[in-house]
Amino acid sequence: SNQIISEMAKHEETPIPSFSSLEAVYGDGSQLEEAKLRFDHLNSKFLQVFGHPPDVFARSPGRVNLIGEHIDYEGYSVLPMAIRQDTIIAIRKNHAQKVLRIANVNDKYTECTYPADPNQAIDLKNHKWGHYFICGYKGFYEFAKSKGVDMGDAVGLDVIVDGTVPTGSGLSSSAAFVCSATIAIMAAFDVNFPKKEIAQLTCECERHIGTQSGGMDQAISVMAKTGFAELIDFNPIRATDVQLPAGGTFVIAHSLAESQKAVTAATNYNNRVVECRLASVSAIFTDWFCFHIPKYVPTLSCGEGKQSSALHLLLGALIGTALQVTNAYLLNFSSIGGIVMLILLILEYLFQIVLGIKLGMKQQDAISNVKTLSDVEGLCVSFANSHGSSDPVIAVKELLKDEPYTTEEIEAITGESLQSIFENSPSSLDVLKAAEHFKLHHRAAHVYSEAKRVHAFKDAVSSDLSDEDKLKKLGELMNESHYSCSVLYECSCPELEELVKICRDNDALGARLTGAGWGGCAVALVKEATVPLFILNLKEKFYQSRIDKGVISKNDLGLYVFASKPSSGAAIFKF
Ligand code: NG1
Ligand code: MG
Repeated sequence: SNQIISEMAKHEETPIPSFSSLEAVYGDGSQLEEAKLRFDHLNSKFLQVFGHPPDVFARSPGRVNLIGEHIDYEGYSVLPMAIRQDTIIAIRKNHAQKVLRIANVNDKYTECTYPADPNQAIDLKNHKWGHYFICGYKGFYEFAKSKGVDMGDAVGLDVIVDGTVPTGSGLSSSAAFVCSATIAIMAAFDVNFPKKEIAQLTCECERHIGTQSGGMDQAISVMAKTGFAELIDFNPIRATDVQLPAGGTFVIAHSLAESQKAVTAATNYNNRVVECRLASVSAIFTDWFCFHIPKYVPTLSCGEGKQSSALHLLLGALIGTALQVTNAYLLNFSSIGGIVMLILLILEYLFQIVLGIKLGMKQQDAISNVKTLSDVEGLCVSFANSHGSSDPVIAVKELLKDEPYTTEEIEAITGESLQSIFENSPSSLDVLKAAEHFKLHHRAAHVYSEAKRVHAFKDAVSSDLSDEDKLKKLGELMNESHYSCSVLYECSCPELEELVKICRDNDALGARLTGAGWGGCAVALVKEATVPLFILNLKEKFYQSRIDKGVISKNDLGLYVFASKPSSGAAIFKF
């Protein structure tokens, strides 16, 4: 039938599935064989390192984002799919030792030990791979406590990790690790929760590492389903299955530029999060907003000197009261009329003082209530509904000036110092320290247009178009998304530009960077029948020169360029 978006059970409400065999997750083909080897190896390595077999295993996959880049943290829906590469964790409670011992099957990652203390601070200045496990550990304890689970005294944990998601590649190795860690710990304590709660929890977990993660990666890693991409909504988290049109395949190709997000956060990822926040607070203090939505920013506080007008009003009222009292006294203080007039004036000014305080508070409220560009759109939409006005999102883009803003300019608009807006967020303060200026207009323009493209993508998938026309449309949207990421959001890099161009020159229907960018992978939509030729062309035109220069070895090519089908989400294994 033409039913493309399937109306399956709301899987975000169900707990993480638990299996006693690998087939349910890894199918029955070559992937199963590979998985068997990995689980066997994990088991024997566990025995060898810790002297016991593990209690339980958890796995969580990486993902490729098809469209909707850098908008999850602004509250907008995104459309990723899980890939087959995943992180598997073997775990066992260790009552004898109060430490967390975290080993890896890959010798490149040396064993990390941490105290078995859920309140420990993560040493962000000294980045270690094991920190991602501690993110899950801290987050899970906090969450379990809030759920009334009796966690007893902290116990030690023995852990071995096996990850196949390439790191720093925009395929979310970090979320695969954080999610599998959190779920493994959860399984070791023999509890389980609805997927949407785990998606929310793991998103918050990953913020312990210092990136202001939006939640897409954890949500898809936890909620993915074999054969479907997912439209992920936030607040609350929800996943809707999206069946991709037949005849198309997504090919993932690494630009070979590694993006070290945990290290470059202040100038890249977190910088954009902060810019979006500044774009939304600045937008609500533009004249358009003040004029149209006085509920949030009072009309009185607009126009000339709007930033401090609440304060001015207050001062004015105080001075006015004093003047009037003097006036009344000098004029006619002894007559009844004079006294009545005096009382009325005092009442009036008292009223203004109260009003002034209230207005001042509203201004503060506006800053603390409007956190994201989708909050701003929400205000616009509710205004447009009651007033039938033109597209306010366009107004926001028009009202934010094209040129970059300086700190001083933004402070003049909002009447609030940036330091105080971000006082509770150390990683944002790092951004302020590193930034020279803020490109509010460009960032907002990207976010609003990208959010629309996600819905256009989903609409095309479920439209009456032929599969071929659908694929064409999806490809166009991917190309537009890349342009916006590259030019407006500036999260591309020369290697990604070169790779995306080669993809398009070799008949991709569309190609774009995927994930945070600044390196990592591109994803291309390719006609299924031409995939082998397409990959061959990429090898020749992008990778060969890098093989010749020794950047990668020819044997590893399969790790850097591969076709991917939508794979399944997180799971627990007890054998
Ligand atoms: P990567 O860097 O690809 O794992 C990051 C964020 C996402 C999302 C994308 C950009 C984390 C864990 N992930 O993904 O939430 O904002 O960038 O769309 O920070
Ligand atoms: Mg990541």
